[in-house]
This record gives sequence, structure tokens and C-alpha cells, in this order.
Amino acid sequence: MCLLQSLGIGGKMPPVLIVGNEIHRGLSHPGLTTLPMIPQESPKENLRIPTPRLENGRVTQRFVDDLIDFFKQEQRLPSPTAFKILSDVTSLLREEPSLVEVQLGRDDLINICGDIHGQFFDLARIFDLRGTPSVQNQYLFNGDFVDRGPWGVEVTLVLLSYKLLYPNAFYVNRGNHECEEVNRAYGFQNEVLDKYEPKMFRAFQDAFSWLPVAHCINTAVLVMHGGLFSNDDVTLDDIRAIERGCQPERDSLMCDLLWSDPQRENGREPNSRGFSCVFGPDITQRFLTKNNLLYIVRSHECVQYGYDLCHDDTVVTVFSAPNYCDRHGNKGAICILHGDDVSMPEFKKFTAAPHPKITNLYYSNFLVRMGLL
Ligand SMILES: [Mn+2]
Repeated sequence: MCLLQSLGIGGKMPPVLIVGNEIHRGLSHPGLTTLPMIPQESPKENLRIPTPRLENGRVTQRFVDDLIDFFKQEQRLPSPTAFKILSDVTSLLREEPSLVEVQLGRDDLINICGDIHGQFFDLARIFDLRGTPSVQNQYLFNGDFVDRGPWGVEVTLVLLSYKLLYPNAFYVNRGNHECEEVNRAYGFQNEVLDKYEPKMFRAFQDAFSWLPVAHCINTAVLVMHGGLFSNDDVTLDDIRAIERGCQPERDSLMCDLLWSDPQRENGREPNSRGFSCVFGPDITQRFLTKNNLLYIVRSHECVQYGYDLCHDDTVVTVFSAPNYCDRHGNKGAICILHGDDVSMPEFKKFTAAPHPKITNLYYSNFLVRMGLL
């Protein structure tokens, strides 16, 4: 059964968490640093960036640099180039396992970024802050690239171009918004149809359907968009066995990975989003022990400081859409794991970048814009 059909409507807006005791643990967490405010860049309105070109049909660093500048000027990438990127990345992702193992060397780090939700100018700020992807400076974008914000096309094309360019240093997880029915309700379908011909939406969905659903860093830290499972005894091998190339089915392991949330109380309860569950600290502890893991990193919830720690610091939430939907006033954050000691995550907070005036929920359907869904 299709997810949204079975529910009738889409999931509800994730709440901005009122952060209490848990964030105090987070703020005292070792390795915590905060970035200073970034001065606004002066606009370069008169320097028109030429249309980025693939070189011999391939993405290069120059192409991605040009693409980011081109999108900052709100230019539209020609359809054949967009199709080529989506088709090439779909072929690449089909060969990836559902659970990707990442092994960082001692001098390497990985920047784990949470929800972006079409906030392209904040994505560009992340690369300004953290630098070009490389083996020493890896990235994992943890799902929810699209919907709500108006630049989901631009965000996705930049992220998937980087995936093509650095397949072993740049990683992408599927979120609950990389899903066809969610995109119909929350804006991405309208955005694609506004910017491109209808078959482009199919090309995006094909790529989304093959995104991996979890990454494991140095066999110790499991990263997924939503969280843990509706039943006990799930192993990493069960995650490896998840079939992709499809929409997430209700009551499946994929659905749990994309939709669940932590709760303070022990045990599980139905999730008010309408899918999967909320899981308590006891559930997390059992899962980590069974699978010999230190902690999980997940996203999926807008948190005031961009990151949050709960379940005795074994569940990290990282969210990277600052001032979410232009109105939540939250920081964005990046969770950095260092290869010499992944047990000690470091957090960088950042504020929203200036962006052209556009209603951030422009492409969402009427009910979403009215706050009724
Ligand atoms: Mn989400």
C-alpha cells in the first residue's frame, strides 16, 4: 500500500523542539565549537556566469563550482545536462549497497549534514564553511534535500553532481522526502514541473529510489535520516538486505529508517507523523549493544541549535536548514566525525545565508501553505 494513500494526507510538520536538559548535555559535550557569524557576500549581479558544461559528458570540480555560482544567480540548468546527471547518478547508486560502509583514515573527517529542504543558499554556505569535498574532507548528506524550500532542484543537482565526482568521499542518504507521494504534497513536484518538463520529475524519482538508506562510519556510528525500528532484533545485515529502487512501504525497515523519531520515555509509541514509531532510550541501548555500535546520527527534526543529543548521548540529531522555512529562527549545524576517534563528534553551528526574496513555501500545495498539513 502506498504510504500517503494509506494515511490519507501527508505527515505533519516536524515541531521545533523546545530544548531542555538534553541540550545542556549537548552544549557541554567535548569538542564543541561554534562558528562566528559570516559576513554577507557582496552581490555580483553584473557578472553573469556562463552555463556550466560537463566535460566529455562528465562532472568535474569546475562544473560543480560553476553550477553553484550559476544557481546563486537563479539560472536554470539546461534539461539535457540535468537528465545526464540524474541518469548517471542513478546508475552509480544502483551499484551501492543499502548500507554503505565508510572507513575514515586517521587524518580524514566526515561532515554529516541534516535536512536541507530546498534551502540552496544555505547549502552553498555549508560548502563555503567546510570546503571542497575530498578524501580528507568527506561529506554525508542525510536526506530531505527537497520539499518546503523553493530550490530543491538546485540542491539535488549539486549534491548528486558531487556524488558523481567523488563517489568515495561524498555520500547521500535517502530521507522521507525523497519519496514520490511526499513530493506531491510538499512542493517538490510543483517545483520540478515549474522548472522542467514532466519527465524530469520521473528522473528525480528514479534517482531518489536508489539512494542508500544508511551509512556506517568506521564500524561504530550508524547514520540514517529518521531513526530506529518498530521491532527489536534488527541487525546491520537486515539493513543490508533492504531492497531499493522502490517507494518505502508502510511497516517496513526502510519506512522506520526514514520516518522514526526518538522519545524521552522508554519503549515505543506510534509516531504522530502517521508512520513508523517513536523509540525510547532502552530501545536505542539494545540496538547499539546488539550491533556493537557507539551511537547513531539522524536528522528529520528541526532543533533550535541545529543539533541535539539524547538517550545518554547515543542519539545525535543534526539539522542543516537554518531559519527553517524562513520562520523558525533555528540554527543549522554540521556534525563532524574525525577518523582518529569517531567517538567524539564535533558540532559546527551556522546561521541562514541571505537569499533572493521568494516565499519559501511557494511550491507547497494550498493546505501546506495554510499550515493545515
Ligand atoms: Mn525528514
